[in-house]
Amino acid sequence: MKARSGWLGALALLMAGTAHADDGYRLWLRAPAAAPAATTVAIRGDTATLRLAAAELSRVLPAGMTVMVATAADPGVAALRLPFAPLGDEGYLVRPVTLDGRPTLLVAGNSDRGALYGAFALLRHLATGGTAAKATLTSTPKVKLRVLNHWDNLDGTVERGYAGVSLWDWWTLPDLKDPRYTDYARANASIGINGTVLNNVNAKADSLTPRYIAKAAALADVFRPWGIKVYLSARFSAPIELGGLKTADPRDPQVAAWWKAKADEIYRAIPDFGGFLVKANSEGQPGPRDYGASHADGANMLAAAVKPHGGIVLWRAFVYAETDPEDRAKQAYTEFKPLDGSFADNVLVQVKNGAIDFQPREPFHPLFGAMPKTPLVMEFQITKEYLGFATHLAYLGPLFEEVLSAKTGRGDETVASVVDGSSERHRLTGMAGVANIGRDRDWSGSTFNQANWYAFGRMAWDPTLKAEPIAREWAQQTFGTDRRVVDTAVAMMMGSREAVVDYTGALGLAHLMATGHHYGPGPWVADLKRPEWNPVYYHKADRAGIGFDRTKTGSDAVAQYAPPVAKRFADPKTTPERDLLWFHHVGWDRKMASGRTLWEDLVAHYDRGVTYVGDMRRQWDGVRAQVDAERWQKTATYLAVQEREARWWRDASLAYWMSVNGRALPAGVAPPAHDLAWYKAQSFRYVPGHHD
Ligand code: BDP
Repeated sequence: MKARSGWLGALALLMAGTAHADDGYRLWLRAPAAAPAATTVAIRGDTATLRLAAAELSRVLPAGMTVMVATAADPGVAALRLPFAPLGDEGYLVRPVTLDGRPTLLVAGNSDRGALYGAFALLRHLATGGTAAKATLTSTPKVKLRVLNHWDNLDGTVERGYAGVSLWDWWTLPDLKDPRYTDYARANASIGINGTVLNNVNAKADSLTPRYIAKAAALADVFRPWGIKVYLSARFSAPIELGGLKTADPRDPQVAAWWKAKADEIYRAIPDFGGFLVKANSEGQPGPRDYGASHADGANMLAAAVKPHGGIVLWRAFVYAETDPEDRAKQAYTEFKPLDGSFADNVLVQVKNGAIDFQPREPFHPLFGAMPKTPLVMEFQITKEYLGFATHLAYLGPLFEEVLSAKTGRGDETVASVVDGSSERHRLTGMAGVANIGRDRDWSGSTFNQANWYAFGRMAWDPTLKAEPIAREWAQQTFGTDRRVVDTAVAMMMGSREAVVDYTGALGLAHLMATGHHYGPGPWVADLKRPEWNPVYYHKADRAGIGFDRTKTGSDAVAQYAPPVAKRFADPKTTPERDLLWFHHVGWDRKMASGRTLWEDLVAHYDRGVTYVGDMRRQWDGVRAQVDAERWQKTATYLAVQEREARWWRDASLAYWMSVNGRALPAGVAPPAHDLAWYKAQSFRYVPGHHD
């Protein structure tokens, strides 16, 4: 057939292009912008939040339906005697009812926020193939504080951010309320996120000055109708830096008075301010230990300042001290476990998912289950600092699920039941995710990274949800319901995190990345000032074997787990192979479940990881015609980058391990492309997310 030419052809091409163009801005919320005229979405009780809920629904519901958005307080709704009690503050129900004699789809909660969540649940139901007419949905969040942590700096950079500069334009705030702030809040509300910490945990005191409080207040005003509260990271030494005091000792009455006045000032500007997040005595941050006071002293002093206003303190357990020779994996537990029971009732201790630092795989943190008197917040890293930055496709749902479903060894308790408070009946519960959001047009640096934001929100709402169905509902909302595309996306996603584990260091290895910027491999690094900054500290490879002995003969970190778990991890035979080298130093010839030696198995993992990425590329090629060109192409390009970098990780790591163990590669295995010296010589500057 003759190719179309002339202006008609060009127009047709242009129109086809526009029809399919998609830059990812709409995330998983892809409802058409125009309202079908004949849908009636009524509201009972007039609040900004209910109006937003109604607007969401009017854009998507089929014509001819009668829909009512309301709260349980409305007398007409109350008369229906629906089961509102179990919904708590934020739960919702959606169901067909008869109101004023008319068949009506009711979307309601005890609060207007509940109704808003109900509206988004209905949207999700429709976008995943459900129909509106008889929709019957209900859910109550299991976790109270579902909070993003932005590691955003006041100069617009984002620590470990790979999606462009900070979403917050601090310079033009509070005057300019960029419409993106609304879109951000809407996206969060759609997955149930109800809080956001605006600034980096490595905090500047400036965030607490009147100028910046006004800026945070402007954001809080935008977020409020979407049910989202604003929090700030607080620099512990602010009373010295801003208040001119000689000390920040939490036991000093002047210090406590300074924080109280500061909290009062913040609450005057932001009446529903959530509270403070604090990184203290960790990686150079100031804290109560500088004065011989405990973390509880510090947290409780701040908690007293926000308490009259209903605020809370999120106090991080991510501590390790440069003077402490103890195994880094043990230090948080050693420091915090004895403090159980001494925190004020509006303090939550925020614990990373594993005991070291957001590695591609870590066993669950031993603090979960070990501090029954203290609400523990789960902290996940959504931004992929250690999983290939924005360019690698790594769906984190399986990582979240693996940690949350882990059994702590205390009866039936799981990490999820600690986090959602069901174990100890805590009033306050929380889950925090280090955001992967920036000013990139697609928010998260790639389409598939959006799934990690999405999965975090869904699992924060209900930590017992599973990664696979979440991937599926995300893919349906993001790409449409074409079965082939959805199946392909889900298949790619589900093994993608394991592939990163495989090509960066499987079998329990961790912390093998290059220094500072953390881009690429650096298992050979041994010359950094502090021992626990060096990868060699973590893998302890030598001619005979590899791995960190965390049993009795080593650091005895296993003893921090409850007895049944400790017992399992204490013996290499009962330790899951995926965690083997985390807990044990074993010989290269150790026989593995596969029948191969450890060395052969490790090599096989590297190859499996690289192969998986190649497979993802082929799978993605297969849906080229079904996905809009822009998102398809960017994903395809990044998969090519990922394959190149996966190979780099594999080759560099194998070259290094061979230099240590003096072994050859098993027969048929491809040798590294370069010698070890070449890999060691690679150096990078201006890497995103890090400042030299
Ligand atoms: C590490 C990051 C560092 C953060 C730190 C933290 O490399 O940038 O400041 O976590 O969580 O993984 O405080």
